[in-house]
Amino acid sequence: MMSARSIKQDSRPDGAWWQTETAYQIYPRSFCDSNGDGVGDIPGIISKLDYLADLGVGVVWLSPINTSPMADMGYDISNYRDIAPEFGTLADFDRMIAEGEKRGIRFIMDLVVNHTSDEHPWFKEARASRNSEYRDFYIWRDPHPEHGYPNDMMGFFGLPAWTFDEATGQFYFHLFDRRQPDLNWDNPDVRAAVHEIMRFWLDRGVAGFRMDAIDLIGKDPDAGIGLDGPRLHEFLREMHDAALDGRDTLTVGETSSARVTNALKFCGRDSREMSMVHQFEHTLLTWDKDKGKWKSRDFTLVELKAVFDRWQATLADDGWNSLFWSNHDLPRAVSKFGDDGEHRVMSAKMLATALHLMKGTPFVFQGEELGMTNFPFTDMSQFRDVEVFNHHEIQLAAGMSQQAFFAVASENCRDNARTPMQWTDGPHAGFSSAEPWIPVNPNYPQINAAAQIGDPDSVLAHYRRLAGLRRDLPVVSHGRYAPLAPEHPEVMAYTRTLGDERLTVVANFTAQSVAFDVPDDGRVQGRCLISNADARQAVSGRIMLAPFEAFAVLGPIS
Ligand code: TEU
Ligand code: CA
Repeated sequence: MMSARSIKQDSRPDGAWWQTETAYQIYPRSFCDSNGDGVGDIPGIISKLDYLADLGVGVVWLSPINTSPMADMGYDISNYRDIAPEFGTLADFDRMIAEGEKRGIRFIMDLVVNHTSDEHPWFKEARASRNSEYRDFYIWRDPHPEHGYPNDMMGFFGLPAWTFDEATGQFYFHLFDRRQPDLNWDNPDVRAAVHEIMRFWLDRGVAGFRMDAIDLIGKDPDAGIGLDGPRLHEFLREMHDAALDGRDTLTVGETSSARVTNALKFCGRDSREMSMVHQFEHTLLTWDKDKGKWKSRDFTLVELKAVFDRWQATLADDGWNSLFWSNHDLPRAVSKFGDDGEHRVMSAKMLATALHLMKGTPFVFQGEELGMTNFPFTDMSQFRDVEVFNHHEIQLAAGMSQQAFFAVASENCRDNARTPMQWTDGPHAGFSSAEPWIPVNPNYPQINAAAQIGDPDSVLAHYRRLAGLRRDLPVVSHGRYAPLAPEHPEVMAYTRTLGDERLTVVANFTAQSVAFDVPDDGRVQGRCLISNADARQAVSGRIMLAPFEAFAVLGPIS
C-alpha cells in the first residue's frame, strides 16, 4: 500500500504521514473533462496525476463523486456506493486510486452524511408512507397547530429548515436545500449505515474522509439546535470506533462551529474522533456577522493574525491544524486576501508563504497554485449555484436591491471557485473540448498551468517549493510557532523553532512598501528558504519590504 516515500516518512518517530504532506482539493466537476461533455471526470483527474505529483501533493481531497441529481453539485448523494455517471465508474475510481499510489498520492473522499439527496432510495421509501421502515431515517414532525412550520429554524441556504410533504402530511427537516433532507442521526440504524459506507470506501483504498458539515450531526431540531449539538461528540467517537479505529487514515471535519475552546474535543490526541478540523474563523472575518456572505466586512490584518495565532497556540502540543485560504465554497484566495490585479503574482506567492510555513497541513484548492482569480460576473445567467438562487429571492424580499445583490454575489459566491481549471491558453482553457458547464474565466490566456510549468518564477513553482520544504524540513512540519509583532498593521511575521534552529517568516500583506522593525526574538542569519523577491540571508534591524513581499530565512538561534 505504501509508496517508498511514505515509508521513509513514517519512520519519523512522532509523525503521522499527513503531517509532512500538502493536501490538494479537487472539485471534480471543474478539474478536467476527458470526454468532451463539458463536465470534469475521473479519467480527467487520472490524466493530471503527474501534474499533482510534480507539485508535491501527497493527498487529494475529492469533492463528492457519488451518484447525485446534482441539486447541490454532488453534496446531495443518491447512492453512496457508486460513482455519478458523469464522473465515471467504479472501475475508473479503482484505477485512480492505483495510479495515485504509484505516485505517492492518497485520496480522501467527501463524506456527505448530514443529509442525503431527496432521490436517495431511503428518502423515497421514507416519504412513501408514515409506516415505511425508512421513515425514521429522516426527521419528520407534525405541522404546528398555529404557525404551520414545526418551529422557526432556518437552514444555511436561507430557507426554512422544514418542508411540508403533502403525501404524508408532515414536515421533514433539512439544514440545506429542500432536496437535501437531513438524516436522523438519533436512529442507530442510520449511524450503522454510515459506518458501513465508510468501511466500503476504506476497503476500496481511500485514505480517509473530509467530513461534510459534520458538526451538524448531533443536532436537536426540536430545541432549535443545528451546529455543535448535544450528541455530536458521542456520534463522532462512535464513528471512529466503528469505522476508523486501527486504520491509518486522515480525517478532517468541516466544522464551521469549531473554536479554539472546543477544537481539541475533535482532534486532540485522545479524542478518538478525527485527525483535524477545517475551522473557518479567518474566512468568517471577511463577512458580516448577521448577513453572512451577502455583505462583505472590512477586516484588519491584526484581526486575521489573531485568529491564526490562537489556533497555532491551541494546537501547539496536541491536535493538529489544517491550513487553507480557499475551497469550493469560498471566493478565490488572491481576490479575497491579496490583489488580483497588478500584484496578483506577488500576492498569491505571499499568501502561500504566510500560510504554508505555519504548523499544520495546508490544503490547496485547485487553481490556487496558479493564482486563479474570482470570475468577472456580468450577468445573473453566469451563476450555477443553488445557494445564489435561494438567496437571490430571500435577499430581494428582505429589501436588497438587485444591483447590490449582484455585486455581493459576484464577490463572495461559491461559483468563483467552481469555474474550470485553467490548463492552457487553448479553447475552453484546455479544460474540455466542449462548452463547459460553467463559464471559463476570461483571463485564462494569461493565467494557466501550461504557462507556469517550467517557469521557476511562477506561482506554481512557488507552491512546489513550499510543498518540498514541508516534506524536507522538520522545522517546517514540526517547529514551534511564535508570533512576531502581532500588532503590526501591515506585516505578518512569525518564527518556527526546532532544536537550535529558527525559521523566521515575514509577509507584507499590502500593496505598499512597508518598513518592518524585526523584534529581537525574530532575528536570524542563515539561508533564504523561499522568497517572492530578492533572497535575504539575514533578518534583523529595520527592513524595507516591497509590496506583498514575503520570505523565510532559516538559521541557528543566536
Ligand atoms: O458546506 C457547509 C456549509 O455550507 C457551511 O456554511 C455550514 O455552515 C457548515 O458546514 C456547518 O458546519 C458543505 C459543503 O462544503 C457545501 O458545498 C455544501 O453545499 C454543504 O455542505 C451541504 O452539503
Ligand atoms: Ca466529462
